[in-house]
Amino acid sequence: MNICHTCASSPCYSAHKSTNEMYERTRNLGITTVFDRWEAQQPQCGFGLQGLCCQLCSHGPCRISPHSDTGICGATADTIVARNLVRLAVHGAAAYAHHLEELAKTLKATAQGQTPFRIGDPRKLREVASLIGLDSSKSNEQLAEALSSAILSELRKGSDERLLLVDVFAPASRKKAWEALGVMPGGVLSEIRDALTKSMTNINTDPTDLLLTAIRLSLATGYMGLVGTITVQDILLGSPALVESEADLGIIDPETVNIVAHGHVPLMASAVIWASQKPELLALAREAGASGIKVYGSMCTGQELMQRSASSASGFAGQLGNWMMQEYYVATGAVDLVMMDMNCSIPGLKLAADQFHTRLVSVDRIVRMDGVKDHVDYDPEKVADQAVQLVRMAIDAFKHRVPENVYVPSHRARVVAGFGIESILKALGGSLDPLLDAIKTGSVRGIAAVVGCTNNRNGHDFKSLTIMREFLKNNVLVISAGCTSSGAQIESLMDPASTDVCGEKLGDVCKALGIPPVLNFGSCVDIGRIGAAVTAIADSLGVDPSQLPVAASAPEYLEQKAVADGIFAVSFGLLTHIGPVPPVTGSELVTKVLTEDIENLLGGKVLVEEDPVKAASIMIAHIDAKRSALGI
Ligand code: XCC
Repeated sequence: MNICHTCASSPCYSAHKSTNEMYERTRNLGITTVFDRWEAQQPQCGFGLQGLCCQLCSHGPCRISPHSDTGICGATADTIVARNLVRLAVHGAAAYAHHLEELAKTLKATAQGQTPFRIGDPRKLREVASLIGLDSSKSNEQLAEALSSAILSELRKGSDERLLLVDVFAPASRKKAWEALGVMPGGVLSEIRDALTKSMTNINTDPTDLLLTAIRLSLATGYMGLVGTITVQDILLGSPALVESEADLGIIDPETVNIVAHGHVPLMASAVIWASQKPELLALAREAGASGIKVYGSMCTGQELMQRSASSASGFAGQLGNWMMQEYYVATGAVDLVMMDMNCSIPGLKLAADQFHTRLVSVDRIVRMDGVKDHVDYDPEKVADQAVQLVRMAIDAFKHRVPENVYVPSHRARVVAGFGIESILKALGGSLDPLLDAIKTGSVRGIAAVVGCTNNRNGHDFKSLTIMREFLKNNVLVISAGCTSSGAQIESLMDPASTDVCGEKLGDVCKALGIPPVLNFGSCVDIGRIGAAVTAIADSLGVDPSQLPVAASAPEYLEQKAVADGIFAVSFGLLTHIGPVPPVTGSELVTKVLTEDIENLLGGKVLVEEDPVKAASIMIAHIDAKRSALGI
């Protein structure tokens, strides 16, 4: 395992002092956590790592090895690997579709006055409504209802019906490339059905067609699950605005009732923030002996709240960290309730919570965890009452907190967040020109999106932070979204005072604009926001995204949504570094298509390089080559 050995004490599993400190605490308390379970799983199955295991039918599991070059049915390594890849992407697509559907339903109920939400960004609502051809003479509420219906019907379109959102939001040059390859997607749910059907036992065994299926699915996911989701989320909760916040476990206040919003869908969490400020609930908290009520963020829901903490999430108490820190914040003994709204709530969270008074509650009808009995399933029309119920549950849990069991590490970091195309435009005085000029003159050598999850395989956050620092040192501006954002926040890379990590030119740009070296775009869903920003830059320069001095890296990808995201980024025309090595290396064909051939078809390709310094240098060389080709 790639872990840090720089200090004299034991090797560190995490790049963050707070997490290492809490890991020591869990060990001393005899609590097993993710780092211990990782060790217990070593060595891991080499067939699985290469994608060479097929478990689809009861003849299996079949494994491709030097002794048998096909499964019992005759499926080759290429078929098995490609089929497994489609199955990973389809899971990601489905989870994103669920997120978007919850939002669309909430938008509709809000337009009908049935929820505590308001139209948070009416300007965006009108802009999008006019782009998709809705009647702009209508009121905001009528438009919101019509937009919600349009999104729901887009989700359900047939696979042969073109997606409006692709037509409206994708650059013309991209659409041409996708049409040429025959991968223009239809409705997400139909694409999911087709991909699942094709990847059943012996329905589609053509690895090339399976790869094209994964691309179609990922494009549908990109424009619905990513772009569609962030668009509706902005309309409902407001677009991000620049804001100051804090991150790391040291922000936990031992004096207050503490609620953690954990997941990806910030709807219940926003309502809980509002409820936590109600005088009657604050009085209840004080009666229980607390000085107040605080709502903290964890992983992607936290990033969504932070991004909007200047407006709809004001009262947000800061970001604790990314998914790998969930057991460690519970182990502070000072967390009273965790709301789990979507993916990345690990069963280990329950094992940790059982050692303390912490109450776990699933707040989405999809989410359930073995042993967790409390469910408050999000309902847009009941959410105001549900939020009050959750705050009351937290206050009750607080009464069972054992003060002697509380230990909060001291580390905390200042963060400036809230970036997105609108807030960047605002900061630049209404035009992208200052940024484009900085790119043209080379003050900003290029832009790198370092996004996605964190993964124990690489050691918690080491690789993403190394890659970010390499980019910054070489004057490449970094944008982050997902669990990588939490890592950057904790290590102060989102503090404008940290420009010393930048090369001189980039440092000067950051100082002049008052921005941090790494710009927070939000959660992994906000990769759609990065796509929109890249589209805006490409449009301003009159080029295709694949021609820009831009690269993407998901250096510690974890799960299936990230697989769909990665294929989307490549299809969008970007060189996309993916770590750890995805489970495709068992197939020469799939590996070659993704890392080489696809570039001629779509402009982007996958870069596989486990050494983060080398990976960054390859991406910087790519950025330089794109600059030369553009003559800048
Ligand atoms: Fe999960 Fe979003 Fe990945 Fe983090 S980035 S490990 S999905 S929490 Ni989304």
